[in-house]
Amino acid sequence: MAIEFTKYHGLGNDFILIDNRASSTPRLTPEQAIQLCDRHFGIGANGVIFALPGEKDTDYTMRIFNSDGSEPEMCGNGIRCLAGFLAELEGMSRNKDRYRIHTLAGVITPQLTEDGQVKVDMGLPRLLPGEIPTTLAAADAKVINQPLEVAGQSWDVTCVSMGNPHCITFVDDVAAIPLESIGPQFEHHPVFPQRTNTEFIQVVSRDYLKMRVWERGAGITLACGTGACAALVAGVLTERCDRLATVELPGGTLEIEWSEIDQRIYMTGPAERVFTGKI
Ligand code: ZDP
Repeated sequence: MAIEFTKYHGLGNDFILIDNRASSTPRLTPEQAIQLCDRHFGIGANGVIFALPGEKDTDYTMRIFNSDGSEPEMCGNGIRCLAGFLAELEGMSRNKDRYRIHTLAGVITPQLTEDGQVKVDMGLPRLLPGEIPTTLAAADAKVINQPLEVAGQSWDVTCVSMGNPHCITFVDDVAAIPLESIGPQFEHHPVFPQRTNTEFIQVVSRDYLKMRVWERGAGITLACGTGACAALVAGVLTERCDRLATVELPGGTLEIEWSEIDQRIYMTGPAERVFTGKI
């Protein structure tokens, strides 16, 4: 049976979107996702996203398979793409109301803005080691500027969960980081039982951060929405940046705010439709 798909990207973080509204079971297996994400033998993407029926009083459910077939709890760039895809499926204009999306990280609320961007209420950051999860600190101690030995070097890391795990290190020059070789060593470090996404951040000013990312299950990507949110939280916790900042990724920029009013994280950025096809 042919399955239609739509390719989207958010700042070059690219996804295959599947209309899965008719059933609560993903129409593709993780093995098929691995094959379709392959850039030479498949469509090419950082992950596959399924738009499923809503659960627990939400409009829709989002599930994602990374390009290695693993299933993350959340995906920041992906949920902006999902919002664009849903508006397209529903035939709505792009400034309609917000969607309540059920994810493994809780209810996330993207809203299509009038200028064609998507603003997402990403919920509360989680900081306790058990929530990340990491064994780098005792249960009630946050991991802020903690030394971690990777590749024969000590790195001061800060750990934040945006539903999925992130390990953030501030550096003087992100361009100088050998991501390809050290990324996997962070991802698979024994202190992260669910593995981790890894972000290197250069503080340009209190409201402008530069970031490079090694994603769990996907490797080097051009952008990571949850990672940009986690980076801003880490920057605020270590008193390096303001609560509202631009995060520059290789694929473009995101606006991230850690609201003083409700303590939630708001992420604003683009979602671009690329093409549709049939498998
Ligand atoms: O947590 C993970 O395993 C990530 N690879 C999921 C994808 C995160 C993403 N880059 C984002 O934008 O948040 C898509």
